[in-house]
Amino acid sequence: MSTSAELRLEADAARRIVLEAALASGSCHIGSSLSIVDILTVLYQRTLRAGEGDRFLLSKGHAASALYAVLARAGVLGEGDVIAGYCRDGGTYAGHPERHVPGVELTAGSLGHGVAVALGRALADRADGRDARTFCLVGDGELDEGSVWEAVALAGHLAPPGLRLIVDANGFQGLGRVGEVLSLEPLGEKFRAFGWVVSEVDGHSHAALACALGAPARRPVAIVARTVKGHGVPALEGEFMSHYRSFRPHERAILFAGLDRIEEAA
Ligand SMILES: Cc1ncc(C[n+]2csc(CCOP(=O)(O)OP(=O)(O)O)c2C)c(N)n1
Ligand SMILES: [Mg+2]
Repeated sequence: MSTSAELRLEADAARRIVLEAALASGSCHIGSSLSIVDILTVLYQRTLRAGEGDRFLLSKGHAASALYAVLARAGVLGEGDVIAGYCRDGGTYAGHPERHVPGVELTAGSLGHGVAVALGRALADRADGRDARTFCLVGDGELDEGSVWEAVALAGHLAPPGLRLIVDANGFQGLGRVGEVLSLEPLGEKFRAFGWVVSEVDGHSHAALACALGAPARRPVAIVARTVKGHGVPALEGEFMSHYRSFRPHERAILFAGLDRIEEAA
């Protein structure tokens, strides 16, 4: 099987876990998780070199189900456990990630903290002579937090070579379009002005993501990934309500319509 076909199957399998977990728990944030499944699939299946200390920090913690899903596909968590234990009273996998869970590097949920933590990890690697990379993913609405830009400025100045920031630029935040609430475009130029190397990619193209995430660099890199919130579920794609809408078991067909069509066509 070709590499691209493998990644496509992996991403679809992870999307199914996200949807099953959302359905089982009746929880929201489905669109936020679906916009990063392709990014995390490429990261975990192709980019991260666990043996060399590479790590991933999910700063937009409300998309925890995507992280659990790719960790399950990578064999770190159990798929059935994730579906049964996500965002439930007494469940093992909270709606926002917690560090005691295997594979979870950052307790998150309060937006705006991941970049500073990632910067600290990257600086520690440099100080200790480790060649590890620290990947951190933030939402485009999360960029409204001032703490993100404090860390971005300091990172550009101190320039640890292993820092990689991925912006999930899906164009929506909790209560509106990013461009209407607070436009920070052109994002690439802003990161460049702070001394970062920048690449902009289609956040659903596995080939483009593999190239951007794996590119060698000797200073911090910002990867602006243009994505669709709710990707893979037509009822959610680009919809404002993809943030808060939740589904009940009798709505299963709506949630799975896009994925089932992809499978029939393959
Ligand atoms: C400090 C803080 N303020 C508000 C929230 C509530 N909140 C959760 S998700 C969200 C929207 C985030 O938008 P974005 O970063 O674009 O993520 P997306 O859902 O689009 O992936 C908000 C405001 C929060 N989690 N933390
Ligand atoms: Mg967003």
